[in-house]
Amino acid sequence: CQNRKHSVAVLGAPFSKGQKRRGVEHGPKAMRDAGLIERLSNLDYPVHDFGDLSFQHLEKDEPYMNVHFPRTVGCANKLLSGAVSNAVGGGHTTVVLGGDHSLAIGSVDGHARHCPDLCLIWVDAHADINTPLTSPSGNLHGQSVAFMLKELQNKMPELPGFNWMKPFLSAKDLVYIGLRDVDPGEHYILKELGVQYFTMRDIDRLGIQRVMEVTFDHLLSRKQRPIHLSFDIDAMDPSLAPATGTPVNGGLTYREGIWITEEIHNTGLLSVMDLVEVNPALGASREAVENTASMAVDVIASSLGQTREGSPIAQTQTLKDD
Ligand code: EXY
Ligand code: MN
Ligand code: MN
Ligand code: MN
Repeated sequence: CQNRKHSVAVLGAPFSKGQKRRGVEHGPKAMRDAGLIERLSNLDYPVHDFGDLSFQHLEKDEPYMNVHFPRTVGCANKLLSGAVSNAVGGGHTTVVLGGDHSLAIGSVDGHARHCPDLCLIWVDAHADINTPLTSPSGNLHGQSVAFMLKELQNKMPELPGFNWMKPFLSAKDLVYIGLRDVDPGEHYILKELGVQYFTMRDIDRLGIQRVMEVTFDHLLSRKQRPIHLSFDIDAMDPSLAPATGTPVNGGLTYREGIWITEEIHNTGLLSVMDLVEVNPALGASREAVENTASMAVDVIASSLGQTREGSPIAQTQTLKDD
């Protein structure tokens, strides 16, 4: 798992069975239509678009306890884990386009196969750390982190579709940013495991700059290690990203969102990122959908090095020729 990457891989994961609303499977197309690949091509490394994965449709997938589509979600994540592992192994900084947030299970798992010492930054309105027993909805996109954590191993029932994976992450290697809708069971788990998290209230109090300093201090002060950024578009304020399944008022401003991603880029340690929960079927208008997709593209481009002060590289030649 080398740190210096010279190219970017884009993987579409048009997957929606981690929740019950239709449309989030069209997220990858919405981000591509918003000019994602062109924007990344303007940065200074080659971009390989590997297209969209095709996930199996399982005819019979009865709920297990209260969990919906366990085999479909498990099977899709197994496929995604392999694809992410290959992309990281190929030396690419990898971008996974969702799809709903249950796909982080496979994305982080595949990343961890190559980089077992990775750390995880989860930017979201939600903690997505319910277990099948605490989940109020039975939706797996609200449970992704619980599948990863070693500390929760004996709290997790054996779910059909998930026997290919084992928990691989310690609670101390995880930081949340942007929380504002946390279920009682999730709050208990966060406190019990001593997870480092920053709610929107913490951001109001400390400012986003300090929040990022403490985040990196927590994750990177002992050693430099690869970063997995799992960015749920619902972390952003719904005025900026309305086309998403579970919007919550009082989210990140545009500048807070971009500050987070610029700072992550500046570490030089970003290895894989997910951009999830863009749902083009849920915008109230075409403009709402386009704004959401464009916000997502800005988050990705900024994570990969697009700056607000511009870059000298594109201009230099023209100026020299004058
Ligand atoms: N906490 C709620 C649940 O577990 O059902 C809502 C989860 C929404 C998850 C979104 C994707 O971040
Ligand atoms: Mn459809
Ligand atoms: Mn989420
Ligand atoms: Mn969320």
